Amino acid sequence: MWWIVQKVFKVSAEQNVERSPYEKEFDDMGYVVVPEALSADHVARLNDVLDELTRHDSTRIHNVADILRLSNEFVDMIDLPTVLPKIQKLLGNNIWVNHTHYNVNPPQTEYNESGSTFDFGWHRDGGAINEDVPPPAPLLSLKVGFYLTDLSDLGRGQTYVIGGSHKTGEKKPSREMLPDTATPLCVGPGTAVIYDRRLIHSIRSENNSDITRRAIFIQYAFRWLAAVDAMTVQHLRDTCSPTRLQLLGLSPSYNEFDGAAGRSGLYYPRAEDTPLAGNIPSKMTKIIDSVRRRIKRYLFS
Ligand SMILES: O=C(O)CCC(=O)C(=O)O
Repeated sequence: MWWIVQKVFKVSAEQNVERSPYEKEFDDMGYVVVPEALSADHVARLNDVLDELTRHDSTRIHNVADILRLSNEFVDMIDLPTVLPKIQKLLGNNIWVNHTHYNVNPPQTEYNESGSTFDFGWHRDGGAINEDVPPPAPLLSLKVGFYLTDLSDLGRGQTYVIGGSHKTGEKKPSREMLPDTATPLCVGPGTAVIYDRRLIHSIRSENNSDITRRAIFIQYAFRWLAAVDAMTVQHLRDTCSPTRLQLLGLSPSYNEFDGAAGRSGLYYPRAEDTPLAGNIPSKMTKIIDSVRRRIKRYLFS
């Protein structure tokens, strides 16, 4: 009997299991560090790509969006086995990549459009979401920062975070302030940091070293949340795995079954809309899915 309930409602014993340490850390702090998310080879190739892209002006800060059009090395970051399963645990399977950017910060201790003090650009991710859905607000998206530089010594342009601020809804510090509650993320090259959208963090910090700090950001959101940048990925359509098609937003579909007929699979996903959840569904999975829908409709309508 329990087996039938499990199959029909997709109830799993896992739902009651203790959260893993990284889920707990993420919930408590609003970010979690994943060391060695990228191999040393991948870090080296990404550094080469960024060197090439910023060569024309290597003395200023670069913050460039929509980067999947620029190199397949960036595309290869969207489904890393070291990171993606963690994102799935935190957000679920109905997700896509709705924003990417790279931030390259050469040595620089003054940054302010109007004065000499340093502007840390404290912010929560999501732009207008923060006005439209003010705190307490749901998570909605996560951003992963991949750091390509050795940031173990302070003063190398680390990202600063205000741990716990994803829950408190507190006000952002003024732009030039570095409050005691802010922590610099002194991570090694190849480390990923998964950020809760609502966490207050800096957009830059002082780099008084002689190295250029490089980081790449990939944002995952529910499939029904619009793209933040142009997401120029059409050229990848013919060469992608089903999982990548989902993550790149290249496989939207419309439902045919009665309750949601004509409605987008972004909002009413069927098993085949989210191959991320497993492999492309077998015929049997489709039948189980359809029976499950019918029983649910019968019970709850
Ligand atoms: O580069 C960093 O340290 C953080 C960048 C960031 O938060 C942003 O560009 O939104």
